This record gives sequence, C-alpha cells and structure tokens, in this order.
Amino acid sequence: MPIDPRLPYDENNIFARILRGELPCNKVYEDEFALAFHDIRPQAPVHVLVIPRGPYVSWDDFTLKAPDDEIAGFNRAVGKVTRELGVDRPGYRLMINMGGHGHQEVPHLHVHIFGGRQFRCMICD
Ligand code: DGP
Repeated sequence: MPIDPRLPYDENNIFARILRGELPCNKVYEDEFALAFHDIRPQAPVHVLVIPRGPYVSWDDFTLKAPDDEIAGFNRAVGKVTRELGVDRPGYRLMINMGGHGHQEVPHLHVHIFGGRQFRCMICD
C-alpha cells in the first residue's frame, strides 16, 4: 500500500529494522551515511536500494531536514555503489518513489538503482 509521506517517521518500518540489524539484508555497501542492499523483488538484473542512515521518509523530507554532510555523504554513496556494481557503463537508472502517486511502499527514503539491461519507456504503469 502506498504511504502518506507527510506522516511522522515510523521507527518500525522495514528499512529502519534492517538498519538496526533486526532484519537481514543482502548488503552490497555501507558507510557512515548509507546502506545499500539488493531489492527483495528485483525488477532488473541489477536492482539495489540505497538508504540513508537517518530517519527520513522522502526526498523532500531528507533534503529539507538533513544536515549538509548527510546529504553530501548519501549522494556520494549512491554514486559509489553504481561504480561498485559496474552499472555506470553502459548505463543505469535511478528512481525514487514518493507518497501515494509515486507508489512508495516503504516509508524510509530509498534510491532504486536499476541496471544490467536496456531500459526503454521512462514511466510505465
Ligand atoms: P517503493 O515502492 O519505492 O517503496 O519500493 C520498495 C521496495 O522495497 C520494493 O522494490 C521491494 C523492496 N522491499 C520491501 N521489503 C523489503 C525487504 O524486507 N528487504 C528488501 N531487501 N527489499 C524490500
């Protein structure tokens, strides 16, 4: 079910529990600002999620509330993960879903990295 991104942060959402080590994940990268792991329902040969360590629901929540070092560190982590996955050549796609119209399911900001195949349409229902 898509979520309302303006609801207060839910400390017990699935990704918060993964960050606390209460639930497992197939980790590909971690640093002070970010954790990256394989999506449980991959929609491309490479489908990795990158999440900030801080409690942010959405991109607007993150970029309006987080300190500059967290914003810079998180963005840099996304870039590093794309290189480590080897998708930067021949290319990849980033996606962030927000709220109901964005069909966000997990109320903790996450960047989807898709790669490993040719993508065509920009938005498909
Ligand atoms: P979104 O619709 O943008 O909120 O995408 C949520 C993604 O999270 C979806 O592709 C499936 C993935 N997901 C949901 N629960 C889990 C989980 O417990 N572990 C992992 N690795 N991925 C999950």
